[in-house]
Parts: sequence; structure tokens; C-alpha cells
Amino acid sequence: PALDRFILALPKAELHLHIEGSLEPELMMALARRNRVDLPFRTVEEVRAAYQFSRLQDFLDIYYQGAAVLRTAEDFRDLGRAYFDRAAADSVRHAEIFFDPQTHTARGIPIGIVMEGLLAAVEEARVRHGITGGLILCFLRHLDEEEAFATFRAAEPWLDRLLGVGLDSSELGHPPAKFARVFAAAGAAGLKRVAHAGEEGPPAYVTEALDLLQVDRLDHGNRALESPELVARLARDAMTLTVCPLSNLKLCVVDAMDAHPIDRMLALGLRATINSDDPAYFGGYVADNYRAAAAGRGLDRAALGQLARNSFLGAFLPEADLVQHL
Ligand code: ES4
Ligand code: ZN
Repeated sequence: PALDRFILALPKAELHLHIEGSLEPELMMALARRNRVDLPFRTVEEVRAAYQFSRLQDFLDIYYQGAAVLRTAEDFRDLGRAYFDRAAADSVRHAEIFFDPQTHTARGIPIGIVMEGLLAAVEEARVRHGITGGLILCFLRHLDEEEAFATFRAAEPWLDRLLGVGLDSSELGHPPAKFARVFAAAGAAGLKRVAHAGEEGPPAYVTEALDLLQVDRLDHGNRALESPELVARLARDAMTLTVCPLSNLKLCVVDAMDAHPIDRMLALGLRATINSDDPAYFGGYVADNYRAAAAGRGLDRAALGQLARNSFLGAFLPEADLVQHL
């Protein structure tokens, strides 16, 4: 209907997208064949049937397994191209994309292969779609800080082509404090800092991300709502939250879309945004996430417009580019 058309046409920035999580089963099977990688699935239907999760770790196990088909710079470029083509159809004008180098270096893929393939996709998106894009290197928090430092050092030749660093993977038991030194080094190198916090982890992890990692943006942040003091701080500081409604539903962070707190976040004065997280695994790209949240919570055009506006306000865009989008 009319609201769906409004959502589709609404210019958006996407701020929380794991490129490995945009690997559709069709491309996974094609790359498995091209690279002669064995998968535990024989058909696209078998792959999709495996996507039933009751918590973050269920998803991560299958997500790391799927990423094993990515081996060459062309594979990473094809993955990025497929995402940007799909994002363009959803009126995405700017995308800040997470990638997990450790998932690939652990399999013997040099970080330069990953970087060059993804940077080629970003450049191609600018030429083909007029989408501006940037890359955020994420450290896997289930690994130790020394491994994060080794990854940061390996990325040294490409630091001027990165927007920032992030922190993802298994949250519980891996608090932000574990990565305080490597985040300080990234900040000293002039990089932006973001971290997943408060997806499954407690409000204290959100506070650590702010105080110990000095994040410029917060990924998810749902459980911050449990602390009125923390909500007041996030609102006062105009901290952007990159919220992912379909991800929250699939990973049981919320019980149902009609229980999603997205409108409560806006009412509390938080700079919430809507994003797709891992669209190939969670059942939708960014416009699908806006539609699901709108249907679940009865969001009107004003709220949807605010969410899209917030996505540009929260982006790491130069001032001159930002004003073009507002
Ligand atoms: C992720 Cl939803 C989510 N949370 C934490 N780490 C991730 N990596 C990819 N998707
Ligand atoms: Zn995420």
C-alpha cells in the first residue's frame, strides 16, 4: 500500500550491516561450487531451513560456517556488489558496512584479499548507484585482545580507507572492557569507534562501551532501556543507536514485532535508526525492516521520516555531504 511505497522511496543510510550477513544462499552455493568448498547443505532450501535461531550464538555458528565459501578478492567484491545492488533498490544512499577480517584470516585468507575485494565493491557502488559507502573493521569479541591487535596491525596499510572499527560476535561473557586498549589505539589512529552492546548483554556493557571504548555510535543498545539513567545519558549525548528489528525478532531479543521498543526509543528522545544487520539470515533488507517495524508498532510517516533522518545524522559523513541528505 501507500505506506510501503513511502518506505521504499524514503532516502536512507544503512549503519548496521555485516557484509558476511548479506550472503544469500544462492550466492553461497555458487561460490561453494566455484571454490570447491564443501557445505553441509545441498540446496538453497536446505540452507534456508537451517536459519532458525533462538539466540545470537545459534546464528553466529551458522554465519561463520557460511562465510567459508569466500576465498578470493572477486568473491568479496561479488558479495559487496550483491548488497549494494539490493540496497540501491531500497533507496539506500549511504552505507557503512561491517566486515569481520578474523573470520577470514583464521581460514588462511590474507586480510588484503578481503580489503581489496570490499573496497572495489564500495567504489563500484559509487559509480553504478551513486551510493557512498565506507568500511568498519570489526573485532570478534569471543577472541582475545591480542588477536584484535594483530588484526589491527595487519590492517595498517588500509587504515586510511577505513571509516572505523567495531566490535561484534558473542556478547555475553565478552564485555567491552576486554578491548579498551585496541579501541584506544584505533582512536589514536583517527578512526571512528562503534560497538555492539546491549543486544544480549546487560546495560553495564553499554556503559562500558561509552566509558571504556569511547564509542561514537552504539550498535543495537536495546537493553539500555532497562536503565533510566543510561537512557538519559544517551539522549543528552545524542548517541545514535543502530537498531535492527528483524534481527531482534529472529534472535529472540524481542518476543514479537508488536513488542519492539523502536517507538519507545524515539519517544524517549533517543537517536534510533533502522538497519538490517544480517539480511540474508534474518529475512529482510532495510526497507523490509522499516515495513516490519511500521506494521508491528503502527509507525506513521513522521516517525519513519525521523528514523531515516536519524540514519544520516548518525552517519560518519562530512558536514558538506550530510546537508545534502537532510
Ligand atoms: C551479529 Cl546480530 C550480531 N550480533 C553480534 N555479532 C554479529 N555478527 C554478525 N551479526
Ligand atoms: Zn550486528
